[in-house]
Amino acid sequence: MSKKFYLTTPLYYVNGMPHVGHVYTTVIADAIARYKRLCGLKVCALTGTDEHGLKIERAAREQEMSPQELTDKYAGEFKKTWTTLGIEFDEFIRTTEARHSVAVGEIAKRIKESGFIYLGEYSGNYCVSCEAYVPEGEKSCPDCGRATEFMTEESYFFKLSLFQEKLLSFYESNPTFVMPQTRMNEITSFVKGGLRDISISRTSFSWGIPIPDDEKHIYYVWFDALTGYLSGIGFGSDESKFNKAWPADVQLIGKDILRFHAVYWPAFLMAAGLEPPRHILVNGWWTVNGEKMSKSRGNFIGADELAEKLPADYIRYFLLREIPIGGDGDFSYEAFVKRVNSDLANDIGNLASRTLKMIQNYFDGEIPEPGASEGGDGELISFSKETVELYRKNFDNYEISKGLENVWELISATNRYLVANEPWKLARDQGKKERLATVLYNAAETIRILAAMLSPIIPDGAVSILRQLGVKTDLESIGLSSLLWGSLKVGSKIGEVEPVYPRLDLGDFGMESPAKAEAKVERKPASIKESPLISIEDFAKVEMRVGKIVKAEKVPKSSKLLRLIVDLGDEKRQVVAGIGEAYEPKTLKGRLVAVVTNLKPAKLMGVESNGMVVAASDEGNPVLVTFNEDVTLGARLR
Ligand code: ME8
Repeated sequence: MSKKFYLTTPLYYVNGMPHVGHVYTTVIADAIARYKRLCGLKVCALTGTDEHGLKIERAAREQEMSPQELTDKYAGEFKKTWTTLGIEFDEFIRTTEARHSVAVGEIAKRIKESGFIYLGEYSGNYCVSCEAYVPEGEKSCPDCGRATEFMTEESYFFKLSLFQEKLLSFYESNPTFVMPQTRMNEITSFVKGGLRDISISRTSFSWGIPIPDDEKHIYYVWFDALTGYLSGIGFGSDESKFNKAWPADVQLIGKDILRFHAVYWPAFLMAAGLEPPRHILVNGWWTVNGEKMSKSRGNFIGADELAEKLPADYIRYFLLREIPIGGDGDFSYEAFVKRVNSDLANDIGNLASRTLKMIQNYFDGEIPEPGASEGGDGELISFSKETVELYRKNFDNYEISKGLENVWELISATNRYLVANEPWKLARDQGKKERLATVLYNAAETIRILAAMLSPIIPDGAVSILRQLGVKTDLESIGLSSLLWGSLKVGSKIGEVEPVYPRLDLGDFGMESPAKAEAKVERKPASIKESPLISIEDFAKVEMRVGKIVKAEKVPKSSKLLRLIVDLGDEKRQVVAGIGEAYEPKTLKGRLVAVVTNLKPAKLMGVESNGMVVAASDEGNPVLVTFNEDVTLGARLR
């Protein structure tokens, strides 16, 4: 049976819409989950929402809803966002679910029975307006600025002070418990500084899980929420399921919630007789345009805004490639567009398209059989094997951005290989067919391995490339064995070749880039009202007839021009059309078109054209005019 792998994201607060920061942690989790699945592990990925506490109660009041209505609304938004971004979870836990309160009751019971919970008094400066204690040392409320009152209330406490030694020795025997290392050091010195007991209940508001037998208390929201990592996999309700998954192999969090996860959480678990998680992986924070993201600054990037504007792969790639996990990053659409255009559109996208197109054109869409290896072939093959090893090592250590650097080095090497071997020149010489086959096989096989390595990060594009290569794309087929050289089947048919990653333009984000501004002026069709009027006689001078394309092929050395043979009923004509970038020749055979038949003949790239096929110019891209009903070839258009 395959080994289990349990990973979690934080349970997000549902007082507002998910944003780019939430997306970041969740995308890391999804990429790790997919990578572990590729490695053959039985993965359980959990996310969810943290729905209790004063913050939520207050947000509900402000938005004139009940807390439950508010949490239902935003929990729905979070779920929707993950689906749009291609993020797959096995478990989603909401802390307002019944199975969750059961689990909180169960862990509290175990901790209490072990003697680590007692009833005491909590004192501090309290803001009556905000119904909250302010941090120690503060005299006025940091939220509303009002004066505070010194208050004392009854509270249940957890004996954290007894866990200093236990935690330190746990850290010592698990030096990578917190990753990266700097965060481990930070936590170790915090714990060395001494620990105080912590309050785990509240009586000043009611939106939470009541403590049985003492219902004026509700559990403190962090005690409640951390337990979500257990309740989501059956703790307190399905012990056998729980025992199969726990302990978590990695728990992802942002640096803001490190202390809760690396100090309180393992202490709660130890107190309840449960194992702490294996690793806490801490990510840094994103600022937006150089500043902390906030609604009042106007630089809040909601997950819905991102998902609406951008394909999931672009978002996932940018966030995972731009910074190493642990580092902080700055999000701007300028940096975004630059990164994805260069890496996705230019590098992997172009490499895949040009290679596939050559296989299409020179080998009729069949994976060619490689001949004897020459100079650069062996190097490419061994570099591909080395890259797979480095990629695995880095992904196993959660160094995703480094792993992606490895992948991109192989992409560059493959591009260099094509440039050095010039398959487009080999194609012109019949005697070099075998060499051409070898070069294209090697390039295609490297692309297949690249796509498999990229499948955890940019699943949509990776699957599209694999499909275009004609290989299987189900989970079983993209396993570790798919990273081995040589499994691309000679003679197998490739799929429909289509672009994977179109380029982005800053204008797509409401930011006018100079290039787009110019292009727009050029491309905008003249307003209908501005066109000069002509008479019917003028129109009648243009002879347009229905034709059927019976043959279509590329004009050599041109990407735009196609040579078409069009059947006009009583004659067949050769017409050259500038539609090569928009249409694959083989898709045109049999298509009905409108042809201008009385144009003076012209030569385009040395090929004679006797007419013109009519197409709409849509932002500069040709779209052919066609007929849906039965129509006689040669019929005149009027
Ligand atoms: O803290 N950059 O929930 P939360 C990167 N409910 N990551 C960011 C970010 C940013 N600007 N902003 C948020 C909570 N995050 C608790 C957790 S767990 C039992 C309870 C990410 O909605 C980051 O991972 O405030 C951070 O830890 C998490 O969102 C906090 O989400």
